[in-house]
Amino acid sequence: MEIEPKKEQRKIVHIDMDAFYASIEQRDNPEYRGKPIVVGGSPEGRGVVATASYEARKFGIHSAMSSKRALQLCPEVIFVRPRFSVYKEVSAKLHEIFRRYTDLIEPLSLDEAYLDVTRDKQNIGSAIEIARQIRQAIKDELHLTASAGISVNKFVAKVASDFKKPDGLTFVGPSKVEKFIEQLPVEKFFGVGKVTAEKMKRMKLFTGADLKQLSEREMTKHFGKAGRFFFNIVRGIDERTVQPERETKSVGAEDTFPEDLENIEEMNAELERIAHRVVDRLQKHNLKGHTLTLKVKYGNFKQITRSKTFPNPITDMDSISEIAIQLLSSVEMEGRKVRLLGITLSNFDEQVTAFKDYGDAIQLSLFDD
Ligand code: DCP
Ligand code: MG
Repeated sequence: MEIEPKKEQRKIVHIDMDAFYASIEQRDNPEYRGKPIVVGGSPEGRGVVATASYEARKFGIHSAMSSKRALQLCPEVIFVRPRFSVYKEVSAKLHEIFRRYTDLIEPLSLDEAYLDVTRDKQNIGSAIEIARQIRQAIKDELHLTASAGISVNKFVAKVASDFKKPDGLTFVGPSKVEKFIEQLPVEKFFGVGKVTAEKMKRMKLFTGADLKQLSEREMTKHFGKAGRFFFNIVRGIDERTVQPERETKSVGAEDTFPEDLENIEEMNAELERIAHRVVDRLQKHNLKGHTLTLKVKYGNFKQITRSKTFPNPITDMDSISEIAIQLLSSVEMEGRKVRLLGITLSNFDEQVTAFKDYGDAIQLSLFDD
């Protein structure tokens, strides 16, 4: 009898910064420290909150809440204007810290990433020790705090990082994984949105342990495609790999016209000419792109882009110009003059991960209601 080689146990770390935007604002503005602040929204009650400091969360304020509601909950809350360029810089530094340990880093947003440290660059070996060092470096170098979850797969690592937030570290070892999942409320399961959670509760399924009672057939019968995923995940099986982000390549061409264009026929003709140049470049580099982006700059220099992604690569001149023309027809023109048109192809075939990178997002939209 042939013996299957034993699969190597993976070591996955999930890092998530605490109250990311708000903590940066408190770090950079000492007068905000210890105070209920929110980033985004406005004291006049317009817009929504991007995030709230932990002091503000005590009042029940959270991300995506309207400013009006936040003010009702805490009239003295301080509204801070977001500084996205600063958040991006901090995120870049965070990744610099991650890269000391591994290049297998999958960012989920500016402040959150999975790291596969099954093999680490420094031969530390212990994922707990790596997470400890990362959190320490974040404190020492960025003067911020992060929470970490460590386990054998992405799902458990992510739930674990949330377990002792803020400034917490949670390790769920291989022998604890099933117990950990059994006690989880169904809302915590990857891909369970509001509607699915409601449905589960109507079926008297409240925790992982309840979900475990269902056979694979029952799971798929009630929850479709996602059912099989839930069936596996509740048994601690999540084979999704950490997908490092690749450099986004694109090939394109654009033209600024000596005189702004007003006529749609003229614009379409220009798009055909630009498409021709794009095809030349694609062929030269032997690239096949799945995403086409149209760029339009108006006479007043305002610029917009419109993109479309296709399952099959877009390679020939006719398709490129046709798609670009179609995208242009969907753009609001109303007497506006056009100063520049451009076409870009991206999401190339050899960048297989360009599609896989969105694995989580696709699965979420597939599973979420
Ligand atoms: N964000 C946003 N709008 C949302 C959610 C988040 O603009 N609806 C932004 C602001 C957050 C950042 O993304 O600071 C990170 O999102 P998280 O969900 O990780 O939330 P925080 O880092 O703010 O808090 P936590 O400590 O719960 O992770
Ligand atoms: Mg966070």
